[in-house]
Amino acid sequence: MLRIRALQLRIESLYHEDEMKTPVHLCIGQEAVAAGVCLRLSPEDTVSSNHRGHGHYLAKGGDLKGLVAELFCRETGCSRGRGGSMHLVDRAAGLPGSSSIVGGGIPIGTGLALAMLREGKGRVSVVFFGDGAADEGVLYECVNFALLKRLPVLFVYEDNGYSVCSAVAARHPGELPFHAVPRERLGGGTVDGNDAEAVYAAAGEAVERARRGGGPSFLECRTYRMRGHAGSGSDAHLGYRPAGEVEAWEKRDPVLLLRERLEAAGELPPETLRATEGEIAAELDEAFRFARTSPLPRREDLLLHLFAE
Ligand SMILES: Cc1ncc(C[n+]2csc(CCOP(=O)(O)OP(=O)(O)O)c2C)c(N)n1
Ligand SMILES: [Mg+2]
Repeated sequence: MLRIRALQLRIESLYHEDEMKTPVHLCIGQEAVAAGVCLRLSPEDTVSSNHRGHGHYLAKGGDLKGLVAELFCRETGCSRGRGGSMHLVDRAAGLPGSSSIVGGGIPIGTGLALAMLREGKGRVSVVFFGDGAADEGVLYECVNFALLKRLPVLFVYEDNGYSVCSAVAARHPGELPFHAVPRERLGGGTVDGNDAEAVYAAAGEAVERARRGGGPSFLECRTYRMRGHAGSGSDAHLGYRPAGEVEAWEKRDPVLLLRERLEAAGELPPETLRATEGEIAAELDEAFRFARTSPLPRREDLLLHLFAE
């Protein structure tokens, strides 16, 4: 979570230089969902991510240098500079692709789960998607199919309150219908998405269930996007959030909550925290240096790597 947060803050501090030629969707405030779920996965399991995917990518074990180089659109980027921030790929780490089409990763992750079921090795497919993706019909088709076939898939619903500037309460009539499905058929439930330990516990159950052939789970994580939809900085000038909302969620910052809990339990000595933060800062320095000094794709290679053969 510290690593994800530090990367987001570093991007935010440098974005105005306009060297990262890609839109960015920062996940500040949502780190506990990515970390809590992915810590339950092995490299053989897969994650289907979306436009807000830096946290999913890092938590799943994606290569930091490859990610930063991708933001700089370099040939050394994880998607060879062709994808940018919203299309992160690291096949070795179990990230076969990310889709910027809202809801686009849901059928892909469901299809992966079907392949995994047939393969019979106990692998699990995780799909991360937002409340905006729950406006799309494909989610309902995929949960239906996953239930029918008892697929080893974990649908992770990151409800961060908004799809761009549109509040979830203005788009959904209440709870999503999945909670009405008996728990024996659809695992999961609703958790505080800013509580890393709660996410970790719920994801653990869902992943184990999928591995032993118990079928799909739907895990709703209530969280909050602390920054604007895209780009860097606050979006307070747009006026779509009620007064005081951001400040209230800042008190429930997932990194802060976990740090306070660990400190209170005596499990996080200040020197350990400082050392970890120092290591992360050095790692980021190196990743940004690598990205800046990496070559851009060559003009004559522009059409390479766009389609699989
Ligand atoms: C099919 C489709 N419709 C619209 C868009 C434009 N768009 C990009 S991100 C976004 C909001 C998605 O909201 P949500 O799924 O809640 O994710 P969040 O941005 O909150 O993480 C929209 C509407 C898109 N990329 N794809
Ligand atoms: Mg959202």
